[in-house]
Amino acid sequence: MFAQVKKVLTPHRYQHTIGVWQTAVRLAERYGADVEKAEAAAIFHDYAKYRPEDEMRKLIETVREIPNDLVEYNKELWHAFVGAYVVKHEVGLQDEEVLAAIRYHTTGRPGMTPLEKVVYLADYIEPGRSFPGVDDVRRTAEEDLDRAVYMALERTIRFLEERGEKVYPLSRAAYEDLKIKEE
Ligand code: DGI
Ligand code: FE
Ligand code: FE
Ligand code: FE
Repeated sequence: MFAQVKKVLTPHRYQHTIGVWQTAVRLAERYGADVEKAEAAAIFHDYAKYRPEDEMRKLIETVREIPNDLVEYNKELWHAFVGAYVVKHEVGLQDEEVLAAIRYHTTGRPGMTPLEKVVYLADYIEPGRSFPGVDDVRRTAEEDLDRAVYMALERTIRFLEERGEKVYPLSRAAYEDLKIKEE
């Protein structure tokens, strides 16, 4: 599995993937998600990160299971949805729970499973991440999975809004979903 992802990633992105893998195992153990599924999703989560833009656009426009409206949003979102598709069809990983964890690792979604939360959060807090506030989320991740995911979504949305970026509706819906549970 590792050799296969290493081939399609930069050295830096591969190191990030190792960090996400280690963090996802730890979180899965702590919160009772399936450890093997968390490992598979973590290892392949950024598999499509460096696909050429025109190739990703074409898949978004033609593949029914990838939402078409993604073309109107930041390209940074594309690799998650395209990733779930190519991991299924090129790598041959068929587990729908694992594929969903890859698909929603960037935006989240309402009603995330524990596995999806683990992978989303591991991507945000792995040891190589150094943005402001990440240590707060790391500490919270030790004790409350939902609260930590909520914090990560909140910070991501705030960061995008400060930069004048469009927030994908699914990201906002994921945030609102956990907000209700936090109140
Ligand atoms: O692939 P990674 O760099 O490891 O991390 P990622 O897949 O979580 O996020 C990639 C980028 O996507 C990150 O810079 C934040 C951005 N992003 C996340 N949610 C949204 C978003 N960008 C837009 N425009 N809208 C979103 O809802
Ligand atoms: Fe990613
Ligand atoms: Fe992320
Ligand atoms: Fe990542």
